[in-house]
Amino acid sequence: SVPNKLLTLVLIHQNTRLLLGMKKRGFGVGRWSGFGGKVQPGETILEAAERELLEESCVKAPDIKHIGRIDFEFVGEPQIMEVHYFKATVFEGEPAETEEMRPQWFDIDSIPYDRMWSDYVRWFPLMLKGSKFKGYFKFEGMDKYRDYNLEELDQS
Ligand code: 6U4
Ligand code: NA
Ligand code: NA
Repeated sequence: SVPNKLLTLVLIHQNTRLLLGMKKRGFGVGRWSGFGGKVQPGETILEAAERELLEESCVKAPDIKHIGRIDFEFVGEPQIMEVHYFKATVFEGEPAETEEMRPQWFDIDSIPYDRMWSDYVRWFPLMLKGSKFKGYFKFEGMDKYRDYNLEELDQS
């Protein structure tokens, strides 16, 4: 069997606001998302999360915490995408646009779910209330998932 593809995703959440980035190229282009990417050989998942956050948003987050994991299957593709989620409440530097992402603050009452991956509406509320989570989604194409499960773990 094929080893999972390891990916990271970082959310910066401060009280009633949340930083998202508009993906400008590649996988997920045109969607608002957290900041992240592929874990590279020789780095830990946490190191990858910190590196991708800096590369894509220009900020550093000293209190980054692992909050979840979701495995994504795409029908017809043998490789599972294993995404590790992290949350930070403080950051250093100023969010700035990069080649890959355009950052923007959103009020937590106006998250643009209609312009995000369709699984976001499921796990985002858990992230916002401070829970940890573990899940699985089976996508058919880029827009719809066929099956999923999502488990809320302890408060983080
Ligand atoms: P390049 O373009 O090689 O620099 P890289 O930044 O390493 O790529 P990228 O952008 O392909 O990786 O990573 C995809 C990002 O999108 C990861 O952070 C995971 C995230 N992602 C993709 N689909 C997702 C989904 N359905 N739900 C989710 N995160 C998703 O929560
Ligand atoms: Na990325
Ligand atoms: Na990247």
